[in-house]
Amino acid sequence: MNVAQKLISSHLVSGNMKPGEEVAVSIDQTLTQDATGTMAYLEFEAMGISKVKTKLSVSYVDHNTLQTGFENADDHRFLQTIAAKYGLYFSKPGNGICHQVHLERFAKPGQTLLGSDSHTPNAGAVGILAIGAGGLNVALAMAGEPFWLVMPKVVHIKLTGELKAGVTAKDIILEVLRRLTVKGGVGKIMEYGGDGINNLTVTERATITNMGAELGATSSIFPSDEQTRAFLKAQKREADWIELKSDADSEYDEEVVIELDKLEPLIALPSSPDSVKQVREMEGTPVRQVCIGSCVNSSYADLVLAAQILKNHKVHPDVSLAISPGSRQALQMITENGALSNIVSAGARVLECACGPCIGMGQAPATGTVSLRTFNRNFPGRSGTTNDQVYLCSPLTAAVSAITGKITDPKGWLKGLEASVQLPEKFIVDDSMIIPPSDEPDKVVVQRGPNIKPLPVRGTLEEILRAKVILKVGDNITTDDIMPAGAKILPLRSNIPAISEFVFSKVDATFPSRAKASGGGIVLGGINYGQGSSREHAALAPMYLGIKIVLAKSFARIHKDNLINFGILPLTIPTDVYDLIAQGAELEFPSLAKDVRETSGVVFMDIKTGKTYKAEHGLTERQREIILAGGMLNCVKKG
Ligand code: MIC
Ligand code: SF4
Repeated sequence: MNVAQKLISSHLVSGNMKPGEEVAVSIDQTLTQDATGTMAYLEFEAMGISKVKTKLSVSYVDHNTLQTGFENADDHRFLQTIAAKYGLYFSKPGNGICHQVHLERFAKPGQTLLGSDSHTPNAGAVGILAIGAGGLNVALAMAGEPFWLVMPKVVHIKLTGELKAGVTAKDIILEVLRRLTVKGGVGKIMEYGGDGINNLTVTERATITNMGAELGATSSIFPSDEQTRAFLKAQKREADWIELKSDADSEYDEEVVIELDKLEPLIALPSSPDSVKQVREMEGTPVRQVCIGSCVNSSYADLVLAAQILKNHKVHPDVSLAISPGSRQALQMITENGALSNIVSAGARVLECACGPCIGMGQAPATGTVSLRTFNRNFPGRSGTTNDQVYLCSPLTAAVSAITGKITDPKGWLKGLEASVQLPEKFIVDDSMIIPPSDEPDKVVVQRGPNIKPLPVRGTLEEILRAKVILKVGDNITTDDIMPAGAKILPLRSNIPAISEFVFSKVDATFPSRAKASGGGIVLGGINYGQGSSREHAALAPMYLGIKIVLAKSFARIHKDNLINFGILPLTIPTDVYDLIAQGAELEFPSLAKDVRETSGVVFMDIKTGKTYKAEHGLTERQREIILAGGMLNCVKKG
């Protein structure tokens, strides 16, 4: 077996490990972050269980840390008290980004991890099967339920040879994205192997597994080997190490070979992580902002690499350079070894250890200017600026370009510098910002601020439905399009009635009022509908507005699960049907619930044209029950 198959089979609770069939796996660890966590814990509370049943569950605060009003701080207090009461560890705001901290302090080879954030596979760098999911799925895992997923195909990404100086792990994953695109990983686990992985440290591996999310992959994973042992040892966690490798005769469903020596520094152009070109081709493009950070490139090694370049240089007068360390550990390490001093002397703006600009919490770029970021996503408007021009690259390319003021290939800049950063023998380990669960949980009172509103639920699926297509959109619609984030909207994550006013606000600001005026309706989408973030708000808020069905050419995995969990029926239609249905069309589903119950497709008619169509629901028995009940919470309540 390969590594992915070993992990699934050792956690298999139900189902057959045949690609395409549904399997259930037991979950050892969970993680949440604050922007998805409040909902997840409200859902967990509704299940009436007194203590989490996982081996380890951690609640992080890293997204909503701006505190422009009372909302974020109230949510943090809620999360801290919930964690204390129900047996979770709580990582305080300022301690770092969930994925970086989890990798450093908790991820264990051989285990499974479910996280309410799409970049949870970051932890796959140490040989843990790490999957991103909606908050409700994570709540169920905390309640001891297994996680259901369609058995993925396993793709072997074989890395051969060694990276040239100036080329980094970020360039490897950008190359994978260039070849496979943002939908190339759907229904797949990307398993890395080949002699090229031997020299990659765990944090370099994490850059690669992290951005597997942008491929739409179910997960990404590396074996657990001597690199893993060295990393865990430096984190004072050698006891957590086990060896986990693929068998010599293991088979894969697909293979992709990447010759590392042939790679060049790469860059993703606005506004999709798969619009990849060589940095050289874009050289000379003026840059106004550079951001180094986010969960994909904010490790100790990334910061040291950038600091080496910045040493004895100044940031270009026209550039604003912002650096957000991924964790307090990384910040402490660069403080101690002097790298921070180089960063500060160069003229960088040092931000807190959090997601920050990656999710539009500050640092929105100036109108019509280029922002170069080491992040993983550059979806339109995510930075907070309409018509933004965000490019994604490695910390090396970013640091060099911050000095020159234009996009610059870093290769000529490395004379006398170390091409890569050695793993330190010991990291500074100080877990004082991770608060363990209370010894006296009964005495803990959960504190709820006024921003925390109860979860909406919908009734059972309609037998007959007549509804309007409220919005027709194109391919690759992201959950940032459906439910934007940023400094204004993110604080409303615990308040569905309030946040629902912003559904599709960047695509069509009239959507919420039109949906309400029509008493709900339907959304029509293209290929890969709902790619990106795991935010279940992209299902919950439309459900609150009365959206009953999404018709699309295809769906992204996590979003499809979220739609089902909240009782919105995802239906697949072919391109010719998509082309024939207009925004505003009124559709009738004469036997909706019956079709879902009894067949694999749903029949509907366009009232105006009189044409009849059939859409596939492709739901499993388990998913049908959820949809018919009007969502997972109704099922859980029914027992
Ligand atoms: C993101 O990168 O889009 C986020 C913010 O981390 C999301 C989670 C969220 O929307 O809260 C994700 O990746 O799942
Ligand atoms: Fe945070 Fe950005 Fe990573 Fe999402 S992608 S977890 S917003 S740093």
